[in-house]
This record gives sequence, structure tokens and C-alpha cells, in this order.
Amino acid sequence: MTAKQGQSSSESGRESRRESRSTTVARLTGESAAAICVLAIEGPNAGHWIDQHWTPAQGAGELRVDTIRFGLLGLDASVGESIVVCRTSPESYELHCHGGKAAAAAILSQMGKNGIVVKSQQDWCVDHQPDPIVAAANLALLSAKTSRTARILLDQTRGALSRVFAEIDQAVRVGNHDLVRTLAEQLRSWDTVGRHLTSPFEVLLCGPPNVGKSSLMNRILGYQRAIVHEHAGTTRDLLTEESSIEGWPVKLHDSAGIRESEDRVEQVGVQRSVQASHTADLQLILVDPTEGWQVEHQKLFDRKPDQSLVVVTKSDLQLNHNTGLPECQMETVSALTGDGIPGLLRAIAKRLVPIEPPENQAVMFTADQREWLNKITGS
Ligand SMILES: Nc1nc2c(ncn2[C@@H]2O[C@H](COP(=O)(O)OP(=O)(O)OP(=O)(O)O)[C@@H](O)[C@H]2O)c(=O)[nH]1
Ligand SMILES: [Mg+2]
Repeated sequence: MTAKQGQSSSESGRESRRESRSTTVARLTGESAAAICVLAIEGPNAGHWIDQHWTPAQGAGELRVDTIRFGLLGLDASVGESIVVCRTSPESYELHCHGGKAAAAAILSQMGKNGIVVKSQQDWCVDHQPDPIVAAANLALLSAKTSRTARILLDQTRGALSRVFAEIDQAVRVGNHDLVRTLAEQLRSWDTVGRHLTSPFEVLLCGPPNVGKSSLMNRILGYQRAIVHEHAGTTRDLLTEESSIEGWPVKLHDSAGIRESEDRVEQVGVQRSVQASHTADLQLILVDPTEGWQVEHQKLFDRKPDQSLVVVTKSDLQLNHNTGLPECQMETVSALTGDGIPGLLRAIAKRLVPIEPPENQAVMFTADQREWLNKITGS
């Protein structure tokens, strides 16, 4: 197995490379709605299809390579879409259309009816990028949620991981085991952040009832997502919302307050809170200063001390009944006034990503890549 095989390569992608004389199209921009969507069309019939369906706003005649022109795409008598067409080579064009889902879907559907092969982004990336790691990075970039994660993936599109994989491959061939071990260790040190470049960190707000979990969730999100009430046991289920903290993608979970209860529904809610505590990347254990540190706090903390951050809430009440708190990093906040929230967000980010990968750092970002490294290093 070679370094390049340390990446998922699409069989169908290779298949489509063989049918090189058909005319193909793919959406290059992400699936979500945006201002602009870019479609790439290439092959012997690309120019003919554009001539048939698109009228430039000014001038006539052939669109020269490396020129861009605005015009109207007419798919049927009633629909006219303003499109910028860019001819990138004799047989390839980019169409820049409205970024809503409907515009691109209508154009792709029409092209499909006209015999043009509509490809997935994955197949397009594989076809146009000989390095499968770079192709995977291009794909991953489409689902990056924040500019911080996109920056790290961009480094991989420029070959950062490919270079280190090739170095490891070479070191294995010549039997330089020390170098293999060193490079593998360096790569694995970025594993946590690598696993979250395309999927968010899971952050749980937990603790006994009424400590202010839902209020803090709302304050972090900036709107009233969860019901807040003085009645203890208000939240019964896990409430999940995606957001970003200091540029890292997170899934925030508000949970039912953990306590002994006779109420069957509340018991299920509590079980879900405990389960979520097992899987969270970080649990914020909330302490109400009027109640202090309780046995439920201790149980949560003992389960995963390295992935816990203690947060004393309701600082506006200016009470100090925080006896028995563990000796650990602690943040103090008021969801009511917003006091301490910026510091809490910084602390969360620091716990999730203690050190940000520097520029051009190789970072593995798929399970295939981690598997390849395990195999080649025999671990
Ligand atoms: N003074 C003050 N009161 C707060 C603060 N945060 C929450 N509260 C109050 O504490 C009570 C409980 O708040 P919630 O956010 O519902 O607490 P919870 O932990 O989600 O409660 P359960 O869902 O019942 O487990 C409400 O009356 C809130 O208004 C705060 O920062 N300051
Ligand atoms: Mg609640």
C-alpha cells in the first residue's frame, strides 16, 4: 500500500476518468445555499450546449479561452437565469449562477436531459486531482463550518499531509523506523483537531436542576433556544444546537438536570444527560452558588476530569457558597448579565484545541488516513 492509498479513492471516480470523451458537469461549490454557485462543464459538447442555451448580454461570436461574459440562460420559454460564463480551456467552462439550490438544480437537470453526465463533487474532485489526499481535502473543505477549520484544510489541499505521508512511506521503505515513529507521533498529536475539521466538537452543559444550564445555552447562542424557568426540572430532553466558539465548530447540548426523581419522564431525561456526558468532548459542569458543589457534580466530574470544565453560574447574585469545589480551572459567569461569558468561551476553545496547528501543518482529517498510518506503523 502506498501513501496515496491512505485515502479513500472513489472507484466510480476512476471509472469516470476512463469515459473521458463524454461531456460532464459538476457543482464545484458546496451544497448549502450561498450567494453564487459555480458549475463546471467540460467535454466535446460543452461549447455547443452553451451556444444553444445561453445568450451573451453584449456582443456575439465565440467566447475566447480565459474570458468571462455575462448573459442570460434560457432553459425553457419562461425561465431566464442571469449567468456569468467563463471559458477556462477550449472544452471547459465555468457557469456562475444564483447560489440558491433551485437555480443549480434546474440547470443540472436540463443538462442531464441533454445527455451531459452530471457528476458528484466527489467524482469530479477525484477526476481532476491526481493526489487523492488533496482531492479529499478539497471535498472536506466544502463542509468546513468555520474559517479556522477551513484554513487547516486549505493547508492539506496544498499538500501538507501528502508530503508527510510520502515521507513516512519512504522512511518505511528504507527501514528508518525512528523517523517513521517521530513523524507518526507528530501527526497523531493533531488528531483531536483533525477529527473535528468536518464534524463539530460536542459540548455538554450539565449539572443538577436549576443551575442555569438552559440560560447559559441561550446566552452562548445569542437567542432564546431553550425554555428557562425557576421550576426545577424544566428541561426534560437533550436540546442540541450547532454554533461556533472562537472559530471552532461546536454542537452545544443542553440537558435535563441530574437528580433522583420518581417521575418516569424525568428519569429518561436524566439517563440521556448521563449518556451525553459519556460521549461529550467537553462537559461544562454548572454550579449554582446558592446550592454549592453537590454529589451529582462530583459524579459527573469523576467520570471524566480531563474533559470537564467547572462553571459557577449566577455571579450577579454575589453569593459565595461554593464550598467543596474541586481544585481545578473554574469559570464564573452570569447568563443574566453576560459577565464572564467571553472568558468562558476562550476557556472552552482552549480546552477543545489547546494548540492550534501552525501554518502548513500536516493534519489527518479522515478515518482512512488514520487507518493507513496505523497500518504502516504497525499500531
Ligand atoms: N440571577 C440569575 N438567575 C439566573 C441566571 N441563570 C439562570 N438563572 C435563573 O435560574 C433559574 C433556572 O434557570 P434555567 O436556565 O432554567 O436552569 P436549568 O439548569 O436549565 O434548569 P433545569 O432545566 O430545570 O434543569 C431561572 O429562574 C433563571 O432565570 C443568572 O445568571 N443569574
Ligand atoms: Mg434547563
